[in-house]
Amino acid sequence: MKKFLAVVLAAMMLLAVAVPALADGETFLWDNFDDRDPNAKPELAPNGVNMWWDNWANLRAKNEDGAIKIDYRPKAFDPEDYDNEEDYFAHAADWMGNWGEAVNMWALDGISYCKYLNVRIKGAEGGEENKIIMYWHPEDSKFYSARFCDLVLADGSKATITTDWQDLVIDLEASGFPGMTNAFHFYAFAKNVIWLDEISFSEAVAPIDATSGETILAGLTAPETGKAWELPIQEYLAGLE
Ligand SMILES: [Ca+2]
Repeated sequence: MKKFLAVVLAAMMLLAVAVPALADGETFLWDNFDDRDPNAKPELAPNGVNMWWDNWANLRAKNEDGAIKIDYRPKAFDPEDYDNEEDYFAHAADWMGNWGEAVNMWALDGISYCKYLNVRIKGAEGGEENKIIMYWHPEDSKFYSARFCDLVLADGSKATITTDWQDLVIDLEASGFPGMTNAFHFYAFAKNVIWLDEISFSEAVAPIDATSGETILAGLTAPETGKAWELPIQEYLAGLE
């Protein structure tokens, strides 16, 4: 009888390991920028896991009341720097404003793909969604990008940035992104100023097998949408005028 019980207990434990329960309403924090000096990368992100790198290019940034103010200064076309306009747009990766961070999200307990990305954001003028690109490259192997104004919110509407703080709830699948990443950027191809506060993932939909880079990549089944600088940036800029 004792032995039978031990076998049953062992089987139950195996089952518990094999099928991790997804806690209802679970949220995975990416960053909250509390006490953050944009010019000094912390070793750990506020969620307690390693922050590998941060990118601050073609912008000025400062911390304001626990949020970051990002003043994007993409470089205008200068014939001294580029052969022609075509060459300029081919090198958009170099001249766009780029805020980005790599956070080891795979190390978080119970890490899961999520339905939503929550972004607390406001802009200096409103309309900044037309000038910014969200770009992810999980494991530096798969590439996803979309203009911010093309991101789809939980209610089916498109993302807009206003001069008021908003908590945007972005539907990741509907927006063409996988449910988790370890590398995250907001690029800007036109001058603008935004404030960024808490970024988190919510509504776990499936666990992530983070035992290796291979198992993580195997789970990233969303069709790739490409790199930020491969989007039709010249068209986007023409549309702003
Ligand atoms: Ca904050």
